[in-house]
Amino acid sequence: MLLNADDFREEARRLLPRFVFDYVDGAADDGDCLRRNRSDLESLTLAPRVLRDTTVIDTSIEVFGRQWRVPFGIAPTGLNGLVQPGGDAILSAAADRAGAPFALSTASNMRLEDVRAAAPGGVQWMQLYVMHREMAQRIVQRAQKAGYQALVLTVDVPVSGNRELDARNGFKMPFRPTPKLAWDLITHPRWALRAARAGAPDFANITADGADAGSASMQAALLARAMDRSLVWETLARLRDDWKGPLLLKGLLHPHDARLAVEHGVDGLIVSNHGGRQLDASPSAISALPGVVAAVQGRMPVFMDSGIRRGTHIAKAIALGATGVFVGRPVLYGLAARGAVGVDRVLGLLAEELVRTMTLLGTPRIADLRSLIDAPLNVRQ
Ligand code: FMN
Repeated sequence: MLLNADDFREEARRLLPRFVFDYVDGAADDGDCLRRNRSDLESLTLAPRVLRDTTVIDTSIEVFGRQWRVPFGIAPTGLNGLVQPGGDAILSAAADRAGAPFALSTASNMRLEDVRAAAPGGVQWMQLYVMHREMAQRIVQRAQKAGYQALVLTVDVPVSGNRELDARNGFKMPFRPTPKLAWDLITHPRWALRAARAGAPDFANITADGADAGSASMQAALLARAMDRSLVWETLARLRDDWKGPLLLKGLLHPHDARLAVEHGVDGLIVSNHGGRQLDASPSAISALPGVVAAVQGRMPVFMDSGIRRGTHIAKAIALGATGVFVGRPVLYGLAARGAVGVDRVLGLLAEELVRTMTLLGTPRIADLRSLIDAPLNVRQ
């Protein structure tokens, strides 16, 4: 029975080729950070308030002038087309049905315009990796034109994390079905057939669009598939000018960086360690959250991701000051297990769990959750 996000994970493990499951599920180095994300969330407790009217539970929040029906959204994840062709269109439409935001990765296999068209009424944010300034500028312009409402600059990937599972499986981009992967494909014929029909996934937004018209240095950067590591706070100003809507930074954990973000005119933060896929020594996102919230002092919304698997986890993050949270892997497990229906179910389960949690806590509105904790917490700071 698929009763929770972990059940969907096991179903995804069964249905996906090993190299795809490991790519989605895996983390950096020894997986310490991945485990910490979960165990720190689990070790937190919330003391319920009793004898309060919980007849009507309202999970909605307002972010940058838009109403979200639930205080969580879909985090940007690259290569979703590996899980299922057209994955990003499916995910963005599912987010829209759930009244949740969807963030599209720069490393999507679909053109950002096509994903936007899959849920034209939905809240859609564009995630940006800066591999080359000129290329980043093009993505920003295209995202603006297509109607993405916010830009999320990911700042925790100056270099890709050490993912040993991918190396062991012989998986790398550009994707090629090597002999090493052959058995994996033969034993997952449904996936392999679908993938063969769709063609090998590639990065639709950072190769196709105008790469030929770009400068020689841009083409070199695209070929190297490496990040621009000279990007610093001072150069953020340019991006700030180019992008007319809200600009968020994702992948920040240090309170000092949160203060710098305020000083540099950023509009929102996503406290995240990339789901444990980057620096394995990172603190869990939930333990870093209170410090960042304190540094920001309510001057902008602070979101959190990394490790959220349950409605109780969402409640805990909000109780610690998060405006809302994002989920990465859970919806990919849903996509792998049952396609659009699976994504709907995973989002629905999180919403149902949150409603039950809020009822049990005696906190009928999200704002009540925020005032739930007034005692010191048993979370490592
Ligand atoms: N974050 C980005 O900012 N850009 C990406 O392209 C990106 N790709 C990802 C691909 C996969 C398969 C996964 C699992 C995560 C990726 N992330 C990326 C990180 C997610 O946005 C998010 O921070 C993380 O998944 C949250 O942790 P969770 O999976 O425990 O919910």
